[in-house]
Amino acid sequence: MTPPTSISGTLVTVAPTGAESAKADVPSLPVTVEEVVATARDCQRIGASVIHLHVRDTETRPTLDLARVREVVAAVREATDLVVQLSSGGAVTDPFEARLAVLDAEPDAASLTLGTVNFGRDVFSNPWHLIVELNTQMQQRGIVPEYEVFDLGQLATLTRLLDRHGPPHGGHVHVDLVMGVPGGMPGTAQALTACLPFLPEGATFAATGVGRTSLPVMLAALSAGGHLRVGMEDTLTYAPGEPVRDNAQLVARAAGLARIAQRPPLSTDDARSFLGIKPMEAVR
Ligand code: KMH
Ligand code: ZN
Repeated sequence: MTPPTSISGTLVTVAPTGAESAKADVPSLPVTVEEVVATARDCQRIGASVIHLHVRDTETRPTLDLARVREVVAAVREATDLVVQLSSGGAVTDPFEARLAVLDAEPDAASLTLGTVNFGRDVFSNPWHLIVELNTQMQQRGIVPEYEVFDLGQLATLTRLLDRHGPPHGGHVHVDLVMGVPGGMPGTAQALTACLPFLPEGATFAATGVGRTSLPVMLAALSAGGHLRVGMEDTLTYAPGEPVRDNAQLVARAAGLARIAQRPPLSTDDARSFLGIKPMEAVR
């Protein structure tokens, strides 16, 4: 199945939790199974079609524990039609083996970061051998990767990966430009535009603006025919001095901008065909 790469709607991905913020610091961060499910349900209703999941344990700490990951995946699948995209990035402290093992939870999709990057004061490590192993395992397991790009050079790595190891499962290359991370590319229209010539032929892209870059990155992405990722993983301030109320508020803003751009949010069915992911009934 070769999904359409020129699609008029906007893929809206919600990244509700992440691995960095503490529940104690951000009370509205969804960390329990019930909170994640409620968030997923609300965000689908408002226009999200993909959820990028980092899982928290019963103590609200980031975890890659497979039983817990499976529990959250099953609960989100039970309550929504969202494309379930597990993070293979986890937290910067997670060992490669645990990051690879999340694929055992059989998500529809998973993130695949294309290089090591300074991540604030930390280092988010993604050596070539891990990239190849994640890519190969996703191909073998029928999991669609979302290629995460924190810097321009990681797009050259994507081209090298595709040349040497072939196309992803589903046949469509979709990239998420992760912008505004202290250590990665800036979250600006100039940086986004600089990346576009280096996208592989036929690839589509979304953009994530971290922190206060969320709004300019959304506007730049929409103007360039790109798609959107928003959520409390990446942004905790809605406007200067105004904390984000919840993930639904961020998804509502993204869906609203998409409609203004005459590219309304994609349905979950359209998102699956766009990304080359098997239909919902096949995963239930
Ligand atoms: N939490 C970051 C260290 C991903 O999910 O693939 C890595 C991250 C990327 O969030
Ligand atoms: Zn993530």
